[in-house]
Amino acid sequence: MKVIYTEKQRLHRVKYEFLSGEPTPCFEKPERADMVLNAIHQQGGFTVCEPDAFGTDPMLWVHTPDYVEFLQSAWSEWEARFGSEHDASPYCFVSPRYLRHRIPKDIEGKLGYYSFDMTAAITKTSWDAIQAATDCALTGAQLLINGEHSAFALCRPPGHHAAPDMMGGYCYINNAAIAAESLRRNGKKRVAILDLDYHHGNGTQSIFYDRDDVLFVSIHGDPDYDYPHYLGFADEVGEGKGKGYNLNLPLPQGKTDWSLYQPALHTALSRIQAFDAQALVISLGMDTYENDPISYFKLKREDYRAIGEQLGKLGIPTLFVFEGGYAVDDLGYNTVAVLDGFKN
Ligand code: OKP
Ligand code: ZN
Repeated sequence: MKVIYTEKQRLHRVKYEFLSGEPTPCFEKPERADMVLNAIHQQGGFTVCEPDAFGTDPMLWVHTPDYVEFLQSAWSEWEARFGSEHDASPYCFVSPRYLRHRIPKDIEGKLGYYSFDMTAAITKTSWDAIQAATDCALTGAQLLINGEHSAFALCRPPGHHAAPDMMGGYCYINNAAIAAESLRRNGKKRVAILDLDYHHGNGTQSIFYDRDDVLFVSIHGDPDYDYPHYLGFADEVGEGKGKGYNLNLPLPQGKTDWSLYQPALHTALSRIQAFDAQALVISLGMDTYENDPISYFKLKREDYRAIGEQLGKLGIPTLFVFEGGYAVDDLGYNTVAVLDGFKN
């Protein structure tokens, strides 16, 4: 299997996030990808390659032009006002109630306008890494278009929380959504996205909510108790033409082990088969692991191999796009377990 990765992704390193009120070193860090690459090299049977450069046009398939421009200019606007000591981060937000949805002229106003939380800060070189991550996903999609049965885009920063004009949850540009759209534009009539990250892929859901050509299915921690809190419930089924093409399978925090996870996975895969997907994009979040520091499922190493095997049995061309996963010591081996299970 080909793995698409570039060192440029190291250029995004945010210092802090707030964890229960405490400034904490950011969980989403370059070392995550290093651990996956290590495990991939140890395992063997993978070919690591560099992405091609696609520029910003494909981002506009799923994001608004003003948002993409904001991401590109945010750091220089921030630096002009506050200098380069601290990462650019929002502190106030546009509530959907009471406040006006006008794009502010001031950088602090813009950061809040385009964010839904405080976990997506921007550094001097973030944009280069964000673009590199999207290039990896697009290169992976191109491999499938050229006839490969599978590929793994080792993207960071991740993307599934990024909506058309909103960042958050360590995500800026929605890599998986752009890959899915690339597959659609290159002849795959029906594309399914299966989001296996512990956190609901609110951004991906929002992007495809009114469409019937891209099916979105997500298994995640019940948003009544977990991030992203305001989307990801079972009654969100899609709208307009997209009605019936959005499937959320929330599972309980704390007690979801394989015995609870496996039936949800079965439901997800049955829906994807009934849809007759011509290509499958997996938002591969590995934070469902029992030792993940910010998530609350109880999956084990061997469960990841089983997930890979069941995905492989579908026989659909599959692009894996890396999302979350923060138990760095085991992250690489767990990820390789999915990919290796898929192959065998
Ligand atoms: C990004 B991805 C829990 C804090 C959660 C934000 C998590 C972002 C997850 N107390 N903070 O989906 O892995
Ligand atoms: Zn996650």
